[in-house]
Amino acid sequence: MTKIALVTGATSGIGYATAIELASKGYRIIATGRRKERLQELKQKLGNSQVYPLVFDVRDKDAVQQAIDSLPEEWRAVEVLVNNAGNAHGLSPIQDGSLDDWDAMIDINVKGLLYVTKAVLPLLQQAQKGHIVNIGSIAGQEVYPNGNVYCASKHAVDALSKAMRMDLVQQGIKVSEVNPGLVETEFSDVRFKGDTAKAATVYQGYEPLQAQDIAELISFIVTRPAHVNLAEVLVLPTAQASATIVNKQ
Ligand code: NDP
Ligand code: 8X3
Repeated sequence: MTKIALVTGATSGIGYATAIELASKGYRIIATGRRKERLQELKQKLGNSQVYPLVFDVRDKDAVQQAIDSLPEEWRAVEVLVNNAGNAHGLSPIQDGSLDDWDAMIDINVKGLLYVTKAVLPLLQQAQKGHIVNIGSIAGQEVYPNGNVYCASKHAVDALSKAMRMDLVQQGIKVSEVNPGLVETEFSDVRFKGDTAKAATVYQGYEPLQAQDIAELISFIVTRPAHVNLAEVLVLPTAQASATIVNKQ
């Protein structure tokens, strides 16, 4: 039977590319995000039987649970959960940070990941095997100037990934964490609140990773044999040596 993967944040960037890549490997995809029209486009692109769109905001725990509860029987045997939805909001010294930005990053990147995991876990347990792939970041391994709360949120993803692996090992559920460096997506547009010129400078002067690079890595991770778990992967552009050291020409 075709395996089912639920990918959060499938409306753009890493999540969108992952949905397409996993579909190409034969997975049926439950694709989630807030932008309904983009999920519909994905469904049109991949085919009605291949994609089940679920529109919800990961910050709303009731909406998350209702969305998962609403899945029809033929879409409930989820084997792979890719916890990808997330963003940075702002890039300011702590003394200038916006409380709304802080709330957004903690509510989406940390609490949202928890709400989705809590709602989907019974489905993974029902399938009696499962794989959770959390998208962390190099920002969860290091802290960089002005990254404060985003880095804290991704450090939390790192801690939760390790903790989930411990708590779920007895149930045979794999937990992997993918920690990318700089990937050219809508990430910086969101961080800089639609200032696309400023966002573009983040990816200039070197060759950044593309969403497809991360999608292929996620696909590799979830297609390993049953006894193999790639627990943590740090993946960087060749030009990047650390969160702050990038060889820009
Ligand atoms: P994008 O901005 O391109 O994609 C972010 C995705 O998250 C969108 O699909 C968006 O969907 C979804 N999302 C954001 N907020 C919410 C919300 N409240 N409820 C539901 N879905 C939400 O960025 P990326 O693809 O780059 O980011 C994906 C993940 O990768 C994030 O966790 C990010 O932290 C991480 N990452 C990114 C790196 C990079 O350099 N780009 C590097 C390391 C990690 P919608 O707006 O439709 O709701
Ligand atoms: C995204 C990469 O370096 O902007 O997590 O934090 S970085």
